[in-house]
Amino acid sequence: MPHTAPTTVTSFIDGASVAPAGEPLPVSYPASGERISELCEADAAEVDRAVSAARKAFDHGPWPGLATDKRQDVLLKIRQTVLDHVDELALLECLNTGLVLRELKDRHVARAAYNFRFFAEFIGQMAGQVYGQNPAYQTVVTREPVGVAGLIAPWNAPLALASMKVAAAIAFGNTCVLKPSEQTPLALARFVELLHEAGLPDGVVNLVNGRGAVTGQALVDHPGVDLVSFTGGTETGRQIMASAGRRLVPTTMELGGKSANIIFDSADIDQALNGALLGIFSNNGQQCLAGSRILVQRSIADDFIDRFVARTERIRVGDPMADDTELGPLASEPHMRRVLGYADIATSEGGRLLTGGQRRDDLGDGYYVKPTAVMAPNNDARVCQEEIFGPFASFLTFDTVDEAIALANASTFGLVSYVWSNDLPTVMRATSEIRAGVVWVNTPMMRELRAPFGGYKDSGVGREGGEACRDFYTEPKTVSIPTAPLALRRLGDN
Ligand code: TXE
Repeated sequence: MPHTAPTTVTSFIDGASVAPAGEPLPVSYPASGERISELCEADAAEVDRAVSAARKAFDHGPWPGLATDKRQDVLLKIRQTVLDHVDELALLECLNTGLVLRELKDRHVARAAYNFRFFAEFIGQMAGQVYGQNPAYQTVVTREPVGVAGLIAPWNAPLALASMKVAAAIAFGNTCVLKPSEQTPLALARFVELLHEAGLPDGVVNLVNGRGAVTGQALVDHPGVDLVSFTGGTETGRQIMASAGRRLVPTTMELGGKSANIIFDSADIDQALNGALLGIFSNNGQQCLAGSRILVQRSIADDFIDRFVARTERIRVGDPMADDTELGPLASEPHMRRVLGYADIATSEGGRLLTGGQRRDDLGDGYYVKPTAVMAPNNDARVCQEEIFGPFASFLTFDTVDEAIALANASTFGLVSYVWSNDLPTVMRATSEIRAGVVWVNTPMMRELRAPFGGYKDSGVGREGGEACRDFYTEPKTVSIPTAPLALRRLGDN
């Protein structure tokens, strides 16, 4: 394995790396289990220094008040700098996550760069509002940056997800403190250095590393933080939102899912099969928007599921750095054990293991598993209700459109949903009646950054995307000005 990881990862505050100190935590390569680096955990005092740096950069500028075209210049330079370092960033991300290197280069790093271009362009077209219906006044609404954002990122797609939060926060003139997952600090540490190499002023983006309960909680509780954006598990989201709520700090919560992937008999079955496999097995199965509950119309179910299982068994599992690998290792040993545990849960609940459910011991000490599919006994089964967050598909069958929609909605989650059908009335009913933040029709995942992304129910609160981010990262300010001197009542002058 090429060893390019830094020996130690520390915080990055006010434009400079912090000297190593604090609790050392191991950073491992999921493909071998080998310890490849060490993270120095930021305690509350270090978080305080990071927030103070962000506060200073916000309160004293120049970033929030910079002319938009100047801010755009920096964002576009960041985009180019990220693209210039695609190999380095992808390798660091691969070492840390076990995601397939090729996909990291083609999708994740490319997306990270695009996020900066997108928000650079977005702010170039922003405008306020003017209300002139009352001729005595002109009322103008402008938008101002909110302040210091606390950005908390997960481990499943660190660069792609965190870069979106950073790009959105700073494009609208905020400053921020980013806290990556303690499992995956490597690529984001380099990314934050690159932001500065691209010309971002000191203090605009600060980085703290460490565990959620220590570093993350200190960030959320810090009185200098004005808003919190979180992507991660639902239980953690509840806790963070409660903490932020006590301080009346706005939050966005992008949480888990158990998304229905509905295959109607009116679908193009080959397309649906390709889409279903991508929906559950891409990103090593570790994605909030996975189509993890596959609902198949009974008339086509046997054939569809047989073909799905046959293809699943041919998926190339292995070295995430190899060009032909399709599924790498899971992110950590405890996570692998948790995912595999669901195979036993499925059978103990009366489900049937169709394929997988075991570790790939033949691939060494890495956290490799066989991609897995189970036939669930019913939608109440834990494998249909709980987010497994791995390459683990749960199948159910249905007879009618009504039944499919009812099954899709019988979940505490409501992040996304996939619908495969070439019958327009079926598509129209499904898209209007499914209770999820996003419905994809005849396509696997499609993140349109211009449109809102986020979930109903336990899948989240708030949205991310162009206008949704503008609304979150700016405060509207209403200014009313008389169009001519007013004849004011003269209290006390009679
Ligand atoms: O995530 P956590 P975990 C789901 C998935 C997974 C489960 C648990 O089902 O199995 O969540 O994963 C930080 N204050 N998703 O436990 O804890 C933490 O350090 C502030 C869905 O690994 O949610 C990390 O940076 N921060 C998902 C981030 O929160 C805290 C992506 C996410 O970690 C904190 C990941 C606290 N009190 C997991 N506690 C998605 N929506 O894509 C933790 N953190």
